[in-house]
Amino acid sequence: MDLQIGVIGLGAIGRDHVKRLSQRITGCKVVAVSEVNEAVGKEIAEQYGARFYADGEELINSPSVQAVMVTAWDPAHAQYVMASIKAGKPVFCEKPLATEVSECEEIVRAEQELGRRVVQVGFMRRYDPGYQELKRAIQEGKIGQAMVVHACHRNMSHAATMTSEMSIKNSGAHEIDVLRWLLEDEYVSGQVVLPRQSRISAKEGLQDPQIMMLRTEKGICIDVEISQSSGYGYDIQCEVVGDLGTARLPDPPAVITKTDCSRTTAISPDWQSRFVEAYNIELQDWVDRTRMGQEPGGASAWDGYMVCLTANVLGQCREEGGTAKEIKLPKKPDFYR
Ligand code: NAI
Ligand code: ISE
Repeated sequence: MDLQIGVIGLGAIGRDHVKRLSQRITGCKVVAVSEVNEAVGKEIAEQYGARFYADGEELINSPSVQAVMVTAWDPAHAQYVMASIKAGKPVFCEKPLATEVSECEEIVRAEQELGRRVVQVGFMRRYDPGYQELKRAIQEGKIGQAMVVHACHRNMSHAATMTSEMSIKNSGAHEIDVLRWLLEDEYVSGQVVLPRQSRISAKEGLQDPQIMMLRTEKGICIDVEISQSSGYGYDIQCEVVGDLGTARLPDPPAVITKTDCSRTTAISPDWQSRFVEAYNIELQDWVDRTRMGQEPGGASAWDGYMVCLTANVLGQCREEGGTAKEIKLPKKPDFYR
């Protein structure tokens, strides 16, 4: 039988995921949707033959919903993840797991009390074929011992709601997660360096770009440029420098055109196209495992908690003028091993 899914939040990624689950992913059906904008919610419900719920918690507790997907705004995540755990239902929550460390603590406590892992956080880069290949290259020892990582996360432009804090907690969260996963290492300290302000980041008060600097337990030094307004495309880069060589994340394949004495290659305009394969693989894996009664295979609630803790320290660091701060990550309980 198909997995009966309820989706909460029908903005950009919520709609993408509903479409993906309905047209691309096998073994599932979107049976329920919820959205604070009722007109949008009802329209999508009708389009996909799902039931509309004005209240997300009512959707979670509906007997017809077997698994929950949370794609609402960041501050609404924790409430719905907690309600799903209380209902004992598997929940796929888009990143970040929560905006506050205390909410993450409550979630990992509740999941352990439930006694089984039901939460997956939507850090889809772990499923991206390029990042997978990069991780294999590091693990095979091709570049020797990793020492330094240079990365950048450039968004083409930003929504009016973007803030300096979100730049780290919302965009930077992907980097914090994927680099910890890639290097199989934990952060011990971090800081944020603020370069000259971009004139294109029109919004008053948005510090852009920002450079996150992290040091890991093994002593690897990481720098990540986070930009909200590259103006030229959505560009994700990552280079790992080892003592025998370097390994670089590949760009997605794109045709090279040569005309009029120039050479051009398209750059993805947004995360939707850049990571389309990763989202597809991620959601199929979540559906397959959930149907088989297995634990989720992607980022866990614990990983979401580690990202939130790290982002929080980096945020404090930026507010306090940029001096490096210690990152004290708690010991991972056996439950999450
Ligand atoms: P968006 O602003 O386009 O959509 C959010 C939607 O959630 C809006 O339609 C809003 O009305 C709705 N909403 C807010 N509170 C709600 C509630 N309590 N109940 C029901 N609906 C509610 O934002 P977008 O870009 O779709 O992002 C949504 C979430 O997905 C964010 O948490 C974001 O961090 C994450 N995301 C993850 C991506 C990834 O690469 N994994 C990419 C884009 C977003
Ligand atoms: C957005 O919420 C995402 O998760 C995208 O993957 C990221 O690149 C973007 O910066 C975020 O705002």
